Amino acid sequence: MIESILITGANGEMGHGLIKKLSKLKNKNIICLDINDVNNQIKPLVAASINGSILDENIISLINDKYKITQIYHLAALLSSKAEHSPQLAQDVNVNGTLKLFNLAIDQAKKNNHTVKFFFPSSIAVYGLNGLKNKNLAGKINENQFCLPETMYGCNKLYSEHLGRYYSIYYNRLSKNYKPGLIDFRAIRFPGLISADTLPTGGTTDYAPEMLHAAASNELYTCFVNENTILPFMIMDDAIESIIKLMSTQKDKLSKMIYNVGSYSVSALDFKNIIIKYYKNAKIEFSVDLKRQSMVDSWPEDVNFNAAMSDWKFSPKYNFENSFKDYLIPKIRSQYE
Ligand code: AKB
Repeated sequence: MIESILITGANGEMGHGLIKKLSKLKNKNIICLDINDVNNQIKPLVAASINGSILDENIISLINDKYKITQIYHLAALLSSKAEHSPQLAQDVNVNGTLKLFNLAIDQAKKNNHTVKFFFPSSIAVYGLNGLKNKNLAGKINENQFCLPETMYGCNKLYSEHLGRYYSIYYNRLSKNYKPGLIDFRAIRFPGLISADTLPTGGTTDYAPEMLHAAASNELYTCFVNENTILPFMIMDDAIESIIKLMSTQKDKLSKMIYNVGSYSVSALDFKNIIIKYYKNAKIEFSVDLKRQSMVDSWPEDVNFNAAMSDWKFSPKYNFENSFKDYLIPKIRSQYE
């Protein structure tokens, strides 16, 4: 049986970028799973695309029977605003769905007698800083600080990280067949992500990409967070690059299972100003949604990603200025004009 990579949530914006990148690497058979039919651009790049839910036992067991999976990129999730509206659904998809994928990884590892590498995209939403009067005084948050999420999505992500660690090391420890290391779990806590190709759905950092895409299509954008809101961001290309780097690093070089990454920390007003540089007539207003504002207020203004830089040489290619000048604007112009 040929070795395969399974990507869940393949039709999302991270899925698209990752598939484009992974399909360029040799000898990679990509199997996609998504609740929606995979985009026509992506279909030719994958060996199989399965339409369905990660919660569907029949689909998971079909994948287990039919394929030899060596790596799983488990991207399927409800993002933070959607999760806050539907906490039960978020628990089902973001936690129970992730558990199903861990169990699939364990079954595959046992069946094929190999370790399954498991990538999990986590988030700055695992942090909770609302308790602080001046959150900017907290500085750059490292992976061990403020892990007190205040959103359902953040709770789901933090718990799934713990499950990943548990399944990698302790799963089945009371059995006489106990064998640690069936799963090699690796996670990245992403900041807000901006893609030139697609818009995210259901997130709360979405105001940044939404502002840009609205300006490109000459539409009015009403930003739902305060113009002084500062959060860490990076562009999707750098995020994809970071996944590839982390997943291809030898395990003994990794001092952690879970890493922060980032590139720049800017305010919503900084986004407006840079967008207006390129789209002079952009119509961008602010009208604060207090509930969504309280979610972003609990997230750090900046993160410390020293561990990623030293363990696996993470280094974002784009800063704030050149992410617009050299990447987002040229790509978006070719799409909209
Ligand atoms: C969201 O806004 O839900 C995501 C996240 C912070 O992980 N971008």
